[in-house]
This record gives sequence, C-alpha cells and structure tokens, in this order.
Amino acid sequence: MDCGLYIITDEILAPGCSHIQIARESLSGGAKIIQLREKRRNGRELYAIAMEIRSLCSRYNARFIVNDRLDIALASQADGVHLGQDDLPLSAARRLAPRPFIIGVSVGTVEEAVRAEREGADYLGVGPVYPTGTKPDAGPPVGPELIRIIRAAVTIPIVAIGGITLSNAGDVLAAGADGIAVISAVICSPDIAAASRKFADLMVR
Ligand code: TZP
Ligand code: MG
Repeated sequence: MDCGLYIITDEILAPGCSHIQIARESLSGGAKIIQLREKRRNGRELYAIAMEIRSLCSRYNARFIVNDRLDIALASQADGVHLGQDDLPLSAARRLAPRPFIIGVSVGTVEEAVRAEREGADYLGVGPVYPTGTKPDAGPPVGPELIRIIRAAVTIPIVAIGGITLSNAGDVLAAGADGIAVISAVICSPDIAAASRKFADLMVR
C-alpha cells in the first residue's frame, strides 16, 4: 500500500464540520488516505457518508478506509478497513474481504505487529506515538523508538499515529514510518486544507 498523509475523520473534534467536509478539505490539501472513523451513527447513516467519501477519494485518486466496520467498507466499495485489537479478527475479515482489499491493524507492541503481519495485514497503525487526548483508551505513548523496533521486525508499511504534529512528524518519519495518521493536528485547525498541505509537503521531502 502506498502511504502518504493519512487523515482520520472525527466530527466530535470539529464541531460543525462533517466527515464529508473533513474528507473534502483534507483531500484538497493533499491527503492520500482518508479513514472514516465514526462510532455513534447507525449503519444507514454511516453507509450514506461512506458512499460520499468513496466518490470524493476516487476523484482525488486517494484511498478510502473505513474504521471498525467491514460491512460498511464492503458495501461502499471502500479500499479497505482498519481494525483494532478488539475488532473483528483479521483472519475472519480476510475471509470476507480477499486481496486487493486492504486490511490495516492497530498495534502497540512488536509482538502484535509481527502477528498482524503473519496473519496478513496490509499495513500497521502503530501508536499512540505521543500522548493524545483524541483516544482516551489508546494506551501509553510508545515513542518513535517503537516505530524503529517494529520497522526492523516487519516489512509491511507502518502508519504512525497518536499526538503527531508538524513539530514531531519529522522524528516519526526518521524512525521509519511510511505514513503518518493525523486527527487533531489537522481537524482542529481552522483551515483543514492548509493544515493538511503542511503535513503532505513534509512527507514528500
Ligand atoms: N489510535 C491511536 S491514537 C489515536 C487513534 C485513533 C488518536 C490519534 O489522534 P491525534 O489527534 O492525531 O492524536
Ligand atoms: Mg476499532
């Protein structure tokens, strides 16, 4: 999977700004992957949102990933799903969604990373790298050091996540992350497109 700037939508952090608006602005600022992350809405609403973001991502030649919900990902013809350690097991998801459908898995230890790769994950979300208020149950920060260790232990792409800002993104990339996933540093900015552009520029250097 090609990486680049990976933006995760979150309507709670951006009051008045919908998943679709967040996706549109991030894509115009150079995001290469959009993950729809929504834990409150029902399946009917989520499907409608997913269909809109699917077509936006296609227009920008970007990937569309759905968090947690393989059903919504498949129904909306997303490029993939992102699964946490407490979500549907990777093997079960893969049976329903053969390649080239992308399955990303969140990991917080090298053991989880190695297992996810062995079980067929296409990329890893590693974090939280730094402290973050966005996901209170994310666990203790692992630091760029864990990126370095996991980089040496697996070959699939690593997307670093958690507390990533313009000031620390360079350290995360230097530690071996292939991509950077950002929520608050982009979504809480008054200009989502401009904030995305700054991260995207950093990644092509
Ligand atoms: N998973 C691990 S940390 C995190 C998720 C979804 C939140 C990342 O958000 P932010 O605002 O970029 O720290
Ligand atoms: Mg999850």
